[in-house]
Amino acid sequence: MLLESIRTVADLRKLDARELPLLAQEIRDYIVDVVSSTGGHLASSLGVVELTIALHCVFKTPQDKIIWDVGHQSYAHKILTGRREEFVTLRKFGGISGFPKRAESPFDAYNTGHSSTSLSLALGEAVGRDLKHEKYKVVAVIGDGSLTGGMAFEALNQIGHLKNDLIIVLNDNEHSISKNVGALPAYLMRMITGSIYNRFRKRSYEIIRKIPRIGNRIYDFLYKMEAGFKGILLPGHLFEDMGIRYFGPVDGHDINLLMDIFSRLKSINDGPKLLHVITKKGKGYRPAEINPAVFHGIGPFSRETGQLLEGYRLSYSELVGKTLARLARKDKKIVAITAAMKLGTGLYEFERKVPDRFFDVGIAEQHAITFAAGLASKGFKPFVSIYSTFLQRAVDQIIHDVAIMNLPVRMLVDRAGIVGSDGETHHGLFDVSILKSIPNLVFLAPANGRELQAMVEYASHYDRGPLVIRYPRGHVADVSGLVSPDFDFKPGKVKIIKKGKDVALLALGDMVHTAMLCVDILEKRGIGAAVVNLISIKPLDVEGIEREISHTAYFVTMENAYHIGGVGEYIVGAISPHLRHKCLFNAGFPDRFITHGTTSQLFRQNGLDADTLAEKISRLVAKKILHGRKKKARHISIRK
Ligand SMILES: Cc1ncc(C[n+]2csc(CCOP(=O)(O)OP(=O)(O)O)c2C)c(N)n1
Repeated sequence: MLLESIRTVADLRKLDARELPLLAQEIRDYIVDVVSSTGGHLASSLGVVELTIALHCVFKTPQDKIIWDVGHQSYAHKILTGRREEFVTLRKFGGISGFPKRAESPFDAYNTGHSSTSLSLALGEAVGRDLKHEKYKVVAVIGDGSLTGGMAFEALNQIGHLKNDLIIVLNDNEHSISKNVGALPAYLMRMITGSIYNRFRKRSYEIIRKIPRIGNRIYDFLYKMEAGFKGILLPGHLFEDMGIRYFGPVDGHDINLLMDIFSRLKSINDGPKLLHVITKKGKGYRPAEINPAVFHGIGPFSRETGQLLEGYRLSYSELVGKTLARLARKDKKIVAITAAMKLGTGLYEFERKVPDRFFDVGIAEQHAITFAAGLASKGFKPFVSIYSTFLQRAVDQIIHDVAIMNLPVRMLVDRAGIVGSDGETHHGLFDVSILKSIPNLVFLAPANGRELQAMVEYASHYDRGPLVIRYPRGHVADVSGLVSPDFDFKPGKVKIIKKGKDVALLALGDMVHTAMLCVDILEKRGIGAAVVNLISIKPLDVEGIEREISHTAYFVTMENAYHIGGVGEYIVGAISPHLRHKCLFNAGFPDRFITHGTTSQLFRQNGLDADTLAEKISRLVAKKILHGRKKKARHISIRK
């Protein structure tokens, strides 16, 4: 096995060029082996194995910087840069991250996870390098999907203007998660399929390759000729027109060709250059090649069949997709919008059933929200479904383009709360603190599938302003009875689930389930607990909450979000001052970035599982009771 001899890139660089395709095969096998048991971003990583080898062979990493956009395709990079053995711990609690992470390796130039940041990072790095008169290369690797994100265009604009030396590798596999959509991908496709141009390009590269040490002058001549032809044959040559020298398209699975081109690009020391590389998503593993969208991010699966190991269970996202599709068939004003996440958000069913009112805007969360604002002002009922973590991108659009005008945009905040093995870049822990301070919003959180369905129905009729529903990643437990929700629900009204006299557990969303588990533990310890399903973050049912906590000695709040700025703090600030002392604590995630692992490991690690919460509650209640008794005794002895 070649791979066993590779501890780090120095070993890689010792290999003979003829051995590299075999190494690529071994890396692929290893990635499929590990990801079939850990789950992860398989198809994207399989597509860039040759590209990764060529980059690390030619560039002197880690002095030269490789910046992976999103970073989900960095598995071969991790394996080749000293993490071959740890790779089996991928995405596991305490193991290596599924994304580049500086703390993990000096080869990981930046922490990434969200899309379209690589070009800005690369430009910042290159400008910093040049200001300090340092000498090394900066390479950004960005996918065709990530290039649809607004930030990438903003960076290209400045890259073309500043003209610092940097290399952009455009990894074009025609896919974002699903098939890439929009005008830019269509433009890239035209470049790849322009046949006269392709014939010319192939010939020119053949010529270059036949000359072992081509002089820069010949190369420049060919380059200029190529650029000239491209200008004639490809109308509106986007990158060249922006001041970025364009090379390609080339086969991204031909390691020797890639190494040859990278060596030449490396020797051009001025200006930004873009190499357009064509790869196959899922390359080398048949099920992923056939179905790259499903194998984009996948749970543990059988290597032999490609089938998921966990049987099918309805997710919250799919429930939303099904409910919306059903409503939209009757209500012609309902429109669904996704930012490149139709599978993850469950909207594929909507697309199938109502294709003319389904919009995939690309990786463009900001645009998605403002696009929805325009539709809402035309009297449509836009539902934008975005993961909580990616909605962070669109906060100003929610404030400026939706809330100030009070436009009825419905925002479905998927993956709200802890998400598990994708880790700190992907947890949805900020939405409560950010969104609840925006005026005009109605902000809801269902405790189960039935409530979620009722809220989506409610949102389809609610047209007085923007409305947000946050729900977690995961499966719906209460599948029965979902088609006709009987949940009597009003925004701004809490729901009392259980009465109890000692402590009220005021729980938000999926934490209602945790609260119910706490009740059982507390009752075994002689503590009677009430459970209140908060339902609505905004409007907050201050009256209902005050009524409930006035019947109990203490209360605790529980949320799957950051504690700072969370609903717990909001409640304590909103209730009458004489009730505030009853608050034992506000349970939420502490003030630090939360690592990767299973959701149950992460809840436990942060003291938010039922056992730890019940333990803390009973300890505090016992302490307070004891303290109360002591005070009473002191009072009696003073009177005596
Ligand atoms: C801001 C943001 N929105 C959505 C995502 C989810 N996401 C991860 S990878 C990906 C597709 C990226 O496509 P591309 O850059 O072409 O890479 P590929 O997976 O095809 O190699 C998306 C939408 C994200 N990471 N960041």
